[in-house]
Amino acid sequence: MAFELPALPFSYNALASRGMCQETLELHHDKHHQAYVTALNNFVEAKPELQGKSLDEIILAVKGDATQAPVFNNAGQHWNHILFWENLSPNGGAIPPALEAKIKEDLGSVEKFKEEFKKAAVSQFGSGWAWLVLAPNGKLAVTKTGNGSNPLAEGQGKALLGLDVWEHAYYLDFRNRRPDYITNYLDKLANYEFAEAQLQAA
Ligand code: MN3
Repeated sequence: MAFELPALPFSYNALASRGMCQETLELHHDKHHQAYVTALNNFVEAKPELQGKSLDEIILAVKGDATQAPVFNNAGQHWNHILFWENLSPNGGAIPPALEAKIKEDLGSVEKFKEEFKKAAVSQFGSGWAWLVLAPNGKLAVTKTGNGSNPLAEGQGKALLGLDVWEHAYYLDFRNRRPDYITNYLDKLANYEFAEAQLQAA
């Protein structure tokens, strides 16, 4: 069973008034994400040892193996973008009460959470991702990963939110202003309802 590009959970112009234009979503979803899926399927087709494995199983099977880096990168990016589309919303930015309480308990305050997330996302040198995770110790934590890696591969816990900080994610909307893209995401695009549902399911 080949891996498939999931449909966006909103229309291509649904985020245009909130800082992510239709062209960004068309290129990012239809071209970039599709390219990761296509490459991953080609690798799986050529490697019998990967066949029949879930996406999580493939990531965990090839991580840390330099000879399998292209498989890891494309599998990781497929995993990351599946979460990324789910964690954007035309009604984003509002933090539901249970998640807000957990943020205050574990990270001090909503302001401190946003500050820490911005710091992680700005300081990810080159391409990568910033994350809000439920760490293995049961507390929320902010992390970052390079290129196609993610919290699953690095044992950081369950991902609740993930922000793509590859230039293809923000260059049309924010040019080189990555900090503005991050602030806009946290205040207007982040689907905290999704994050809370992930938390409840953990
Ligand atoms: Mn991307």
